[in-house]
Parts: sequence; structure tokens; C-alpha cells
Amino acid sequence: MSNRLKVTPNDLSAFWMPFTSNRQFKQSPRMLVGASDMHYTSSDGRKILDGTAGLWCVNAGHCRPKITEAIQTQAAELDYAPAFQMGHPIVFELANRLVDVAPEGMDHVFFTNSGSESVDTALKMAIAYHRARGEGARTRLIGRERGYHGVNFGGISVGGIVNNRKMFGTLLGGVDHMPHTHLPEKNAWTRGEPEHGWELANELERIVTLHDASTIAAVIVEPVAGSTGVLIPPKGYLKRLREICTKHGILLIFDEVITGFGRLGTPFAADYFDVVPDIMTTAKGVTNGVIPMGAVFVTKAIHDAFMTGPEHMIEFFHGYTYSGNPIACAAALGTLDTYREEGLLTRGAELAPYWEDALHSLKGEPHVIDVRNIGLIGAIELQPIAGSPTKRAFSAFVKAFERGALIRTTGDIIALSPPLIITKGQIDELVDHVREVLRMVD
Ligand code: PXG
Repeated sequence: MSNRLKVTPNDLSAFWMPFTSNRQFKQSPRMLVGASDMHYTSSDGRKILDGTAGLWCVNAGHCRPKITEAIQTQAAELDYAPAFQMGHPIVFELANRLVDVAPEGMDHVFFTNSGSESVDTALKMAIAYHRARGEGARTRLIGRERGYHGVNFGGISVGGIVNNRKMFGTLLGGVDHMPHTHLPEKNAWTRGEPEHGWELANELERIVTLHDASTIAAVIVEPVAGSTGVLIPPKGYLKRLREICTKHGILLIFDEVITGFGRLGTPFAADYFDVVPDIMTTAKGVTNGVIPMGAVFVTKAIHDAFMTGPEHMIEFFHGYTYSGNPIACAAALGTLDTYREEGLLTRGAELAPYWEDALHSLKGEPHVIDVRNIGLIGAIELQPIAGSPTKRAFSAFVKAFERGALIRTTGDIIALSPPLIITKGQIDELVDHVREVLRMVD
């Protein structure tokens, strides 16, 4: 610990915290000092039930022994190996193991260090793929309103969250957006996939007509939009998007950064919805959140389109110093072992009905205007305080933490996504915490 923290425990000014109300936090910090399985330990010694798997990433729960051990062993054996023009065995092993659990057709993996990097990698791959095939005019990228694809320039350009975009200039050119699919007046209180709105996928046809398919490289969507407040795709919507993309030779990218690795009760959302994309971006759950890592999955057709030209030439001018870092790979292998031994990539399916009933028991509690759920994801939407949007949900978050539960809020929506090891008793406990704070907040 730095001397300054020892001498003045409240000197928190040097660290500019990400996506945080820095001034509020530093007045009344919420500090975590330990974690195990379903719980964090706060700096005042309290056990906090983790209702959010950290930030949608600790799918196997905290400080799991296989993962800890794998990291420790790897750090002592091979700490770092150059990522370019050099290899080390476990990065190849990890790619094979990932392809084994990925949807049929996702045959190759490119490593990154985060979801944001996975997204930018996928967008670059899409544009370069078309160019490699002689369709260099296909450069446009289509995202969706309310989409979240990380915070790099590519990701915020195709993303659709206004606060993440408005401060940062003109972003990437040649980007268009489909409408979001949130239709509360028709779909409120839906359990699982909503009935209404699949035809919003046809908006892609309108965009194709406007720009012409020959200028469009890819469409990127989150199968279930997470950060914006859990928007579940209407029945048939993703299948329709797939049809339109295929018809026009446009690549479909699923951003599975939160839906990947068991969140919906299937290994990936592509499995859940039975729709296979051309490119799939992942991060978070690939290492259980323990070491930064992302993985972009692509079909053989995409990979092979790059494998042309003289063999001594680099095929794809892209990569990161830490792509496939040995310690991250070890963490990912320990994570995949844990998922397999405990059946975690499908455990969500067993718990989902119980989870759904527990969440929907919040209907009728103060301020609640919608509850929605899928797999082990839930959202409780609150009526905003007039003139003070987000305030009510933020108070609920602070009060929940004080009571012993970590929940996540975005706008006036409470989003829940616990580790996949949660028990039924802990589901009840989590939902009861939410019920109590809803009764406490203004
Ligand atoms: N794509 C999606 C779909 C995401 O959800 C990213 C990309 C970016 O990942 P990185 O690793 O660069 O942060 C994300 C990240 C929340 C929350 O509470 C969600 C994310 C990150 C932090 C908080 O909703 N998603």
C-alpha cells in the first residue's frame, strides 16, 4: 500500500475512475477488499452478495481455485512471449478449446484484451475481408440505437448510447444505425423473448436500399443488449437480421461480450437463438474477468479469405502486444476447466425459470414499470423521478450496497446478472434486497 493511503486513507484523488461519478464516490467510497464464490468483502468487513458477476464477467464466481492456480503456475513458467511472429503452446491450445465450445462454424479465434478491442478488431476484419475478396467498396458499418460495443472509436461509432458518443467529435464516417427494439408499451412484463417487434429487423432493408448493399460491410448487434438496460430481442428478430444479411452479402457480427460463456443458459447467445453470425466478439467470461482478455471468433470463409499472397507476408495488419498473453491464456484455460467441471455454460438454463419467477415477483413494488428477463439476466425498470433521471436507480444501488448486495444500474434500470454458480436461496436473497431498497428509495 502506498504511504499516502496508509497515512491518509481518504486520499483518493490521484486515480481518475472510469465510468464513475468521481466526486460522489470519493466523498463516500465503496471499497472492495476481497472476494470468494458469490460474495465480495467490503473494506468495513461486510459480505456483499454479487448480483452482477462483477461487471457481467465473473461467470464462475470469485477466486476459483483452478483459475488462481493456473495463473500462479504460468506466471512462474513463461510470463510473456512476443505476440507477433512468435508463439507459445497454450495460446494454440486455448484457441482449439474455444472453438470446441463455440457455435458450429466459428472455426478461428483472434485474441484481444477487452471487449472494446474485440469490437474494433471485428469491424476491421469485416472491412478487410470484403477488400481481400475484391469488394473494397463495402466499407459501411451498421449498428443499432442503444447498442453498446465498448468505448473505442469503432465501438462508439456503431454504438448507440448518446452519452458515450456526444463528447467525442464526429466518430467514424460511413456508419448508420437500425432502430432499437425496446417497445415497453407492447412488451412490458414479458418473460423471455417479447412477442412484438420482430419486423424492426426489416429496417435493415430500408438502410440497404438507401446505401446499396455493395457499400455495406457488416451489421453489428448485441444479441441481448446489456449495458443500455437489458433489451431482449423480439421473437424472430435475429433470424430475420440473419436472412437480410445473407441475402445482401453483409457480414453479421454478434457482440457476445456479455452473452458469451453461459449467460443465457447456453454457451453463446448464437446457440440460444439458433442464429450463427459470421463474426462473434467476446471478452469478460473468457477468463472469468480475472485477467483482461478478449477473443474474436470467425468462420473459415472469413479467415481463409486472408490466407492468400506470398507466404512470408503478414496477412492481417492488426494485433496487440498482449494478444494471447500466456498468463491470460492460462486464466482462460482454468476458466474453461471450471465451466466444464461444473456445467456452468448450461447451468443458467436450469435456474432460469426460478430466476424469472423471483424477478417477476417484484411487479407491484414501488416505482417498478417493467420487469424483463432471459437466461440469468434480469432488468427492473423504474419510473424516473421527474426532472432527475437516474437518481432513483442510483439511490437503489447505493442502498443495496449498504444492505449487502451489489446490483448495477443504467439510467433508471436495475440490471442483474449474477455469477452462474448462484443458488436458489441466493436468488431469493438478491431479489429480497432489491424489494427492500425499492420500498426505501424516494
Ligand atoms: N461489447 C459489449 C456488448 C459490452 O457489454 C463491451 C463490448 C466492451 O468491453 P470492455 O471489456 O472493453 O469493457 C461491453 C462491455 C454494464 C457494463 O454494467 C457493461 C460493460 C462494461 C462495463 C459495464 O452494463 N460491457
